[in-house]
Amino acid sequence: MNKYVWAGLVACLSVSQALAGEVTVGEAWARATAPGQDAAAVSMRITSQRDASIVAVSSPVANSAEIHSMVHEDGMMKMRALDVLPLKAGREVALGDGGNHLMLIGLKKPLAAGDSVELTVTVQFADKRKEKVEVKAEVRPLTATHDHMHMHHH
Ligand SMILES: [Cu+2]
Repeated sequence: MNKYVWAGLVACLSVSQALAGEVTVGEAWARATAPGQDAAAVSMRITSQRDASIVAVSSPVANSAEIHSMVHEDGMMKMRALDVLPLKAGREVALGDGGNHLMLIGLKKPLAAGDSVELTVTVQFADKRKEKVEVKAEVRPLTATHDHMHMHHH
């Protein structure tokens, strides 16, 4: 089978699984970007009903999306990309509240207030089953408070 057809089938299947509500995402938003800015942080809250991990994030508006964690190293705050982000059953994980955050890297166009950013969050459960969760993040004006003002060096 052509792999693109296969990918389409997986996507359809995954949407129905997402509706089953094992993984829920709320309060997804991003701040509008300044001219020349090619990376943006997205905040969201994710809860999985079972132990799982976020194994991938993608968005059509960016070349890549990474989950970063802030780490203290040699007295400096640095960001480290995480391969997986664990989700404990029933416990909400907040991305964007200072510690872990989601970064869109290589924005294809600026994010403007009022737009929405589509994201696909891929979650894998302990039994290796995967669920793709479609998320729409609202873009808020630049002046919206956001605790993500550190420098990015990608
Ligand atoms: Cu970052």
